[in-house]
Amino acid sequence: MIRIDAAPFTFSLDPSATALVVIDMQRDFIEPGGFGEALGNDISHMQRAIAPTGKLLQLFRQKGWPVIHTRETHAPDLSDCPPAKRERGSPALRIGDTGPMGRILIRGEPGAEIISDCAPVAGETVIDKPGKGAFYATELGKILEGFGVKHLVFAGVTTEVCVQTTMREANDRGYECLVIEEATESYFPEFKAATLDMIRAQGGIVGWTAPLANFENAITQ
Ligand code: TIU
Repeated sequence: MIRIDAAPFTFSLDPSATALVVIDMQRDFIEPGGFGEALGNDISHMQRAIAPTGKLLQLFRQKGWPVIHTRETHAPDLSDCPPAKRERGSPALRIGDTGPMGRILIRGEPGAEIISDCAPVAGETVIDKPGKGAFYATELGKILEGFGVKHLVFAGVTTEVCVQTTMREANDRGYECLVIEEATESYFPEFKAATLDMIRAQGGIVGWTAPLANFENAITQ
């Protein structure tokens, strides 16, 4: 087992049973004209997560450990987008509307693609998910069972929405979950801080958090 200096206490992972899950590093959340900006958010916060997520990808690729990317997307006919989701809030552009990167959060459109700095490489799994959590209405559970993994390392955006929801789903399914602190971001810095706090409160009620350097040092020793 590899021991990582994490909070609220040491995170132990089995190098033969650990996968990286990179949540929704899509143009629609990170670049101008996408869903994140249409919701009224300051997308500049997302920039901070890009290099650390790229570094994590590099570390997992060097190790040959499984990498899974998720994308929040919907079918072109919106058959997998509940009206309650499409109508929520008062976005300038709703899911399915046409913006500068094509139709918002629609599979196959430029905005739905993963940003080039974090793009999947051959052999990596890409999961399209209609919800905030990556287990809902996807094959993720079966894919993880196929890999035989028990420990999941998380990166991606946004911390309190899709990352936290997926971590909680994974925790309920018995996975040991670690989020890398610099490799996730929120449009609201205070929400990121609160989310990391609540993950590791109560003895790691839904997981652990660790700085990237602690993870890198532990796995490259
Ligand atoms: N709005 C927001 O913070 N997030 C999302 O809608 N999706 C993800 O977190 N991926």
